[in-house]
Amino acid sequence: PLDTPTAHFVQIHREDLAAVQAELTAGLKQTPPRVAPKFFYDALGSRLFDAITELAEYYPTRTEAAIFREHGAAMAQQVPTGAVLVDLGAGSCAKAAGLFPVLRPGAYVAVDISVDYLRETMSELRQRHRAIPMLGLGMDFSAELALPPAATDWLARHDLSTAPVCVFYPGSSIGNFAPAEALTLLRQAHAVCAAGGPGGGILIGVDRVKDKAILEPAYDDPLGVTAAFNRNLLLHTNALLGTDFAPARWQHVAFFNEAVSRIEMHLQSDGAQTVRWPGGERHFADGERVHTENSYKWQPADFDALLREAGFGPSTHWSDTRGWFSVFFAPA
Ligand code: AVJ
Repeated sequence: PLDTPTAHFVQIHREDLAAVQAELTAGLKQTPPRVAPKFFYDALGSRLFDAITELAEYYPTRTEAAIFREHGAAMAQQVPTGAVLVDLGAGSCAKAAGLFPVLRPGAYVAVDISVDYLRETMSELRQRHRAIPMLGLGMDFSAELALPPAATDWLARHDLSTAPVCVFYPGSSIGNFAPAEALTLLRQAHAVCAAGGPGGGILIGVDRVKDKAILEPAYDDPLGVTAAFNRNLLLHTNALLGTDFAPARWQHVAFFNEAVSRIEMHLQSDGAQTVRWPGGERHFADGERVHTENSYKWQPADFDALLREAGFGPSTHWSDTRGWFSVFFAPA
């Protein structure tokens, strides 16, 4: 459904509350129980994530921003002017907006699961960049990424059907996917790029393997902002499913699992407790954990190989001097 006559904002799948509830229920009943990280991002969760990016310990956002500042011009040489910039997990849209002056996109398509937050941030962004046609897509692309017909129609109406498409996926959000799922998502991203004119590709931020003395504090900060972000997932679940999770009874746990190269976040039950929801319940033993997030860390050579396997051409990447983070561009 289009919610304005000009169709600048398209909301997809939101009415599918039953499917969301089924997904949450299945995860809660699993052993070990899990809730997918996309459920972090209600309006409060999106703001808590923005607060995380301000923490001294959370280096990815700041490091990536420095790479964009330092190498933005070089990146712009790979991305043609006038391309359609498709921003996955746009959130505050701040990263893409910062690149508008160097990338000079012909249109901006922001995709995010946090529909209300995206709607707000985009209405502001439109005021500041009136010359760039903008479309907001409120959708969950974690299961499948494809531009919906409403988006391709919108591009056609703006004479952009044959413009190159640049998929922008910053912040190392790809880290939420295990390698096999990341490959699937990147193949879909490749198809989105390949549907546009020649010259498109993917611009993607990737967090790198490093010492856990750096990694772990980034996901377990002394102010407890990440803990609040993690616990807020329980409040979001309460709102969606009608569970009676009491956030104070769950402890934030985050550690680097070196064997599989990922940060894991969990919520650990403080005491034995039963969580109930309409039509179901689950008992949790003292110390039992709900797995809420994986954040995979990559070696650049392995990530380049992944991009190739997904159908992209040879990649270029730019990094900070410490080698903590890299931004890759790979042509479609
Ligand atoms: C948005 C998935 C990139 O993994 O670093 C931050 C999310 N979780 N702190 C990350 C997150 C805890 C973040 N990504």
